This record gives sequence, structure tokens and C-alpha cells, in this order.
Amino acid sequence: MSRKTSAVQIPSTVTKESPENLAEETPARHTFAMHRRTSGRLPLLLSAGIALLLAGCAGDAELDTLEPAGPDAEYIDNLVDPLFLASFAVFFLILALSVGVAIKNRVKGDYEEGDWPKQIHGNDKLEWAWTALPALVMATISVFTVIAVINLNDEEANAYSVSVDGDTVQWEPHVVVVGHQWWWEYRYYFDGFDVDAFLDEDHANPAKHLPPADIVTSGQMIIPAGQEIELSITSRDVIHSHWIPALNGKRDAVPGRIHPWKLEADAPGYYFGQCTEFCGLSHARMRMQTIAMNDADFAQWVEQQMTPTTLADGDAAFIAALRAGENPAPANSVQQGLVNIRQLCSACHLVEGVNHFDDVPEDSVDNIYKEENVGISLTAGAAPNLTHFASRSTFAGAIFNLYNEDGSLNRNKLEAWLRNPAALKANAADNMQGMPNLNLTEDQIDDIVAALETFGTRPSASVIAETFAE
Ligand code: HEC
Ligand SMILES: [Cu+2]
Repeated sequence: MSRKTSAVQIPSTVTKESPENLAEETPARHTFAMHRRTSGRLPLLLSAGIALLLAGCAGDAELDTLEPAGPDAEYIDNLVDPLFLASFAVFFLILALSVGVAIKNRVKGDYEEGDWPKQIHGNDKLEWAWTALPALVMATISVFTVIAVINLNDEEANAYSVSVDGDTVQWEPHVVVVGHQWWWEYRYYFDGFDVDAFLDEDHANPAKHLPPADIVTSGQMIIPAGQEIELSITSRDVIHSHWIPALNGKRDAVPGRIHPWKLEADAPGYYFGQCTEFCGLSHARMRMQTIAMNDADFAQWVEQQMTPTTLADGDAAFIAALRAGENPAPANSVQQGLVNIRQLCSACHLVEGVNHFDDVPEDSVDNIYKEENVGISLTAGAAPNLTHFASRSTFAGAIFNLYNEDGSLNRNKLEAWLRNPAALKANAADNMQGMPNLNLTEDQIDDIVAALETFGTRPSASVIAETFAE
């Protein structure tokens, strides 16, 4: 606001006037000041409005709903495009009619009592017309909408060959999606996951009792391109909503329920999403990325993920000694990091082959998948599975880059995260929402990062470049 037109200035101008003039001049001065005020703001408002409008027009917007990249999103787009056109037509027609009527009937010259425009109340033809026409428009739209809803919920049966431990299995592409405050988990079951049978088991919160999966990732869902992927969406805490705009519409993730959904990418590529149901503190920082790969790349990814954390030989032996209670002395930073992770992170994070093992007996207290052991702390899937942490290019809700653009580890960010997660991403860790500050020493952090770096195969340079956040 300019100083000249500010209200504080008026009295100082006024005191300069002689008292006689004041009475006459003040009203005029006032109108003048107010006039200047509005005319000064109008261009500002207009340019702000235009800037806002243009801000919505980024050519490469990550969450563009009008750039479908698969049949489901395409289907929605084909419904929405003509609908937009129709609503524009209706909007401008009504606008033109209203402005036309206003101009035609505006008061010219002196206004006299009872000087009304011609009244059309009770005109049957008109009233029928403006009732029937919108009804017809709405009915037409609803027919196409209902057809679209049915089609979008229709799942096709497809089989996709995946190699699991050397055997080829026919997998009906399917991913179990779990919303957490504030990150997404993706679980793959290559021998199938029977949702109905699972729900029959009558779990109060199914997300807390999901069986061990073949692959568990967070923030990034990897899919084969050209395949319809069925999703089973649920939540562990509050309602979230899963949305990859280029691949399909939204579907809510509701605790206690498993919602079916699907998505498909026509071609290999990178498709980003965002939780779209307000879910608390870091809702805006709950993003996700879908990476569609060609068959060869997907097969390679599956193979890598199915292999336990790639521990160097010495490290595997070191872990075996730790498990046997032999208390071996760490020979290097990675081994010290493994000790730290087993001691400090196991209450929440799973690392297959480091703090969790296939050979734990079903009824052992160490079996964190056992019903009564689930949900004691954040254990068993409530924090991202770190087994293949280094194979992801983003972390903490796909908002931070794990690698720099040149492919090197984004050490600064990862260390900062371990130092104090809440400083990077707001959380309520004392309420089990988000990762707490563990007050790690710099030495502990260095060793942990050294170990984390060995968890899984690095993503390719193109994955790192194309999924780069910010
Ligand atoms: C009390 C539970 C808890 C403990 C203990 C814990 N974390 Fe976490 N951690 C979480 C939660 C919850 C998240 C997800 C936070 C988010 O994305 O907002 C997380 C996220 C992470 C991530 C990002 C993973 C990803 O894929 O996005 C890393 C890395 C991580 N933690 C490392 C560690 C390490 C190392 C330790 C031990 C020194 C540790 N955490 C201890 C709960 C915990
Ligand atoms: Cu959410």
C-alpha cells in the first residue's frame, strides 16, 4: 500500500487546513483518496490474478491431470474434456444472457417508483425450457460418468511372468498399497494375495496384519509398463488417498478396509503422485513416484529386490556371529553401522538379513510377523522397510533425493535426516507419527550411513535423474 493513500496520512493533511475549509473539503478529499486507492489496487489484483492463473499452466507439471499416460487416465480424460467444453459453453451462455438482460434493463436517467422491466414470471414455455435443458445436460453427463465408473472398476485378468528364486511364476500384476503417516508402502506378493480370504480372517486393522511380502518398498512403486496393475489400497492410521494423476484417478486408503483400484502405464516412464486426503501434519510431504519399466528392466529389478541385502561376505559372517551372541568386534565402519542399526532401529525398521531373518521359527518371540508381536511398537511395516533402501532414489515420502544428480550419495540429506528427522519433515514422533530424533552421535551417523549405502543395488542414472525431487 502506498504511503500517500494510507489512512494514517489523512489527519496530517487535514490539520494543515483551516477549520472553515475542512467541513467542505473533507468529503471531496475522501472520495479522491478512496478512488486512488481502488484504482491503484486494480492493476495489482489483476496481475496477481493473471499470475495465479498462469502458475497453473506449467507445461511440465508433475501432477497434470490432463496429460494421461495410460488407458485408465485416458478414459477419465476423454470424459472430462468434452465435459469441460460443455460447461464452458453453458457458463458463457448464462454469462452472456445475464449481462444482456442487465444491459437491456438498466436504469436510464431518472428512476421512478414502479419502473420495472417487463416481468416474465409464469411463462410456462420458458420455465419448462430452463428446467428440462439442464436436466437433459446432467442426465447425459451422468450416463457417461456411470459408464466410466463401471469401466474404471472393471479389472482385467492378465498374467505376467516373473522369475522368483529361479522359478517362473505367473503373476497377476498386483500391489498392496498401505498409507502411513506420512509415506506410502508398496507390497508385492508373487504367489498372489487373496484379499477376500484375508479380510475373512477378521482383522480389526488389516494393515497391521499383512503377511510377509516378497518385495516391500516405500515411496516408489515399480511396475511393468503396458500391464494393468491391480491395487489393494489400505491405511494403517488415518484416511489417505492414493493418486497418480497420469495413470488413474484417486482412491481413498481407509484403515480397516481394502479398496480395489488399478493403474496402467502405456510406456516406461516416471509418474508422480501425492496423497490427496488431508492426513495431518506432513500431509503435503507425503508423495509417491511410480516408475514403469520395460520387461527386461522390471525383471532385473525384481531379481535384485528378491535377493537379501547385498552384504559383503565378511559382513554376512559378522552378522551371523552377532546373531550367535559371539559379540564380534566390528572390523570397519559398515560393520559398526550394522551393529548400530540392529540396536537402534530394529524396533521400527526391518532389514532382511540384518535384523530379520527367514529362519526365525513361526512361534518364536523374534518373529515379528506373529500376531501378538505385531503392533507392540512401530514394528512390522510401520516404518519403511530398509532392506533395499539404497535401491530407491528418494526417501521419506519421496520428498528427499537419496542421490545427487551426479549419482553420488546425497550424504548431507541422509545425515541430516538421521540427526533430526523432524527438522526436515514435520512429525509427531512422540505420538508414533514419524521417525523420532534418536540423538545419534556423529560417529554413529557416519557408520549407519556407511551401512545403509550397502542396502541394495543403486538405481540407474536415468532413474536418479528422472525421479529427482524439487
Ligand atoms: C520409532 C520408530 C523408528 C525408529 C526407532 C527409527 N525409525 Fe527410521 N523411520 C521411522 C518412520 C516412521 C519413518 C518414515 C518417516 C517419513 O517418511 O516421514 C522412518 C524413515 C526412515 C528412513 C527413510 C526411509 C524411506 O524409505 O523413506 C530412513 C533411512 C530411516 N528411517 C533410518 C533409520 C535408522 C538408520 C534408524 C536407527 C538409527 C531409524 N530409522 C530408527 C521410524 C523409526
Ligand atoms: Cu496421507
